[in-house]
Amino acid sequence: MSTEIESVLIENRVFQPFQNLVEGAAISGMQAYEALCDEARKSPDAFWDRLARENLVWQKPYTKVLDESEAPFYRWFGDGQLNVSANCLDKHLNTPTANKTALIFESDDGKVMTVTYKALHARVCEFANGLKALGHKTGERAIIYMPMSIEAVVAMQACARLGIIHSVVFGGFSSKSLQERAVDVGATLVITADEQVRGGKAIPLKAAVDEALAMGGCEAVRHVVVYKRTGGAVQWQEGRDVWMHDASANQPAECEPVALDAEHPLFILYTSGSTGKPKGVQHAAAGFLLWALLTVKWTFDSKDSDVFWCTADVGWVTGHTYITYGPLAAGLTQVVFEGIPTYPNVGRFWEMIQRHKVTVFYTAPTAIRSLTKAAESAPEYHPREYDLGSLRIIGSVGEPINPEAWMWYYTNVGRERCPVLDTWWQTETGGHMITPLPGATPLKPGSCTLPLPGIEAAVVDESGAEVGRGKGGFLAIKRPWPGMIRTIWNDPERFKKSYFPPELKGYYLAGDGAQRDTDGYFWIMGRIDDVINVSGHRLGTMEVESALVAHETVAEAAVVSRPDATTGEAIVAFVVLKQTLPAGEDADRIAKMLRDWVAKEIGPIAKPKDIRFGENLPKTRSGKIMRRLLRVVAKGETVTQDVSTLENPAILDQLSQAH
Ligand code: 6R9
Repeated sequence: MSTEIESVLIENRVFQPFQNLVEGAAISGMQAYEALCDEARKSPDAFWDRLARENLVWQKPYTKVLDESEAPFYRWFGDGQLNVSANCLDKHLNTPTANKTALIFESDDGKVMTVTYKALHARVCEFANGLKALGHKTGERAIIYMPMSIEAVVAMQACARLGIIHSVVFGGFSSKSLQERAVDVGATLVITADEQVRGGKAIPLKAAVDEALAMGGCEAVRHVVVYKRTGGAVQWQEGRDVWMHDASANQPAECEPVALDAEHPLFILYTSGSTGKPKGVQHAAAGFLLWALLTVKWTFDSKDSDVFWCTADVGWVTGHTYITYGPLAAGLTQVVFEGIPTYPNVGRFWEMIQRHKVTVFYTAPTAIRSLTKAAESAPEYHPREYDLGSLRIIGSVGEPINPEAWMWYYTNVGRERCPVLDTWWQTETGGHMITPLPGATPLKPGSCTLPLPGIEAAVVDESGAEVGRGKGGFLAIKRPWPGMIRTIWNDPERFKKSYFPPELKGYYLAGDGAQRDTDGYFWIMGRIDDVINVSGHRLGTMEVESALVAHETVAEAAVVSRPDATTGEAIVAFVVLKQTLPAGEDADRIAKMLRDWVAKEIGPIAKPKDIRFGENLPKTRSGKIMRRLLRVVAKGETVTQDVSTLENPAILDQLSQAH
């Protein structure tokens, strides 16, 4: 990196761990944390070997922990065999967990259904037997395109049981995206639902599958299995289409888990790269499972008495690791929610935490920010109106959480008695990488704090050399870890190029900018391509956003750069105010006030050249702000890119109206 990223975000608040969470924690106190880190550093193989033996049930023990001979195509526990579904379900059968509630499902309209571990095991076995009866086998690929449901978990687990590699496509994606993924994985099976229900509206899924398959290229698909969610009308292709309940009917409630090689792909999950088509991130059975389970135990310090709620959709990696696999492998009771946080009102999350006595709550900054805004305008649904006393840990994932949002979450949801865990990780990392531990790590709002034991994170320059404390650079991971991406499906070259560029000495390149403070804490500064260079000063977009959001009038902000003749790049800020959309002189006045505010908060170099107001920001359906599109708008150009994955495409027009 030619110029260092200048970080001028100053956050001095430190929150020590709560004593009641330190006592009895899986990793209790910083000394225990350091001891584990030392164990991993001294002998990584022995460390991972111990954990893989202690935490996983093997059908055939491995003899080699890590094979680096074809790096970066690492192989973990390569000659061992196990079954992921057996590790999530069968493992609990002869224990008290068998009769414990595994899933508490709450539908969009508030109906609650629960299923025990024993019952979930039976449902997974019946469905796996059904898939076998349809002729589907180990190694085939299945597309799963389902709403949040017990059935979605059953479908994923049944695939894992048979060694059918699943690729879950988020239910909000278009038929075109679905078709592209089905073609790329060479799917032979699609598992879907008639419709999904969100915010009181039924949205067809089966029809989108029909459309996708009609586009061609998916001739290998032999069956479309359909979960009847609403009973809405569907077209039916005899011979190809099968109801999920028919597939499971009269099947035995026992299905031998297939002993799979540790490196057998468990799933492929598509994620956007900075350019080009989405990448099919491939994860391996044993390593992924180990990391999912360990991070549930370490980060969430899971207890048998927990009621765990991760609000993600199974269409994203967070739903894979922290709904379908990790919490089940840990034997937890968890909430699965079909709907959205704003229906029937903006108090839905808080009401559900109260109703189900949730102890660990894990959500995304975008949800926190929008609920902050909502709570201001609808005080009757403010979290303070609910009994959130069951909570002991609250977490965040998906984007940097700015100190303002962090403090709101900490104060209003955690009631100053729950740590906020800002967990940094990616689809590619399989599970948490840099995160606080509830019983050990002192917290700083806006920092994801320190790497987990076994994870050697560093901030490096373009030659792979570590940069000094307080200096910005590329976030990199120096040693392989079991939960890491194995390859990009069908594109090993792209895997090498994207994540292990030769100049980085074999380190895994995360694609995020970061810096470490004097305590060694990590501060994520957004994607590398979100770094702005103004007059030779590099600034993380996140810092400017944090400053804007810290202003009392601002609900949400996104900052991008635009080429500028004098300064190289200029900062353009897109701002959502807590009040209604301003116009004319009012807008000019607020823009000036915010510019001055940023100048005061960070320094004149960070002053946005242009501030645009909108009622919202363009977001993907997983809630990530599409800065790529904002960059186009900032340049005054027309968006010609595909906007089909946007939650709210109309917002682009509003933001394009230069003010
Ligand atoms: C789990 C997930 C990964 C990208 C990642 C980073 C951003 C995620 C973050 C965070 C700052 C955090 N990100 N968690 N940035 N602090 N706690 O979100 O996976 O969808 O692959 O996104 O999200 O930019 O590189 P994925």
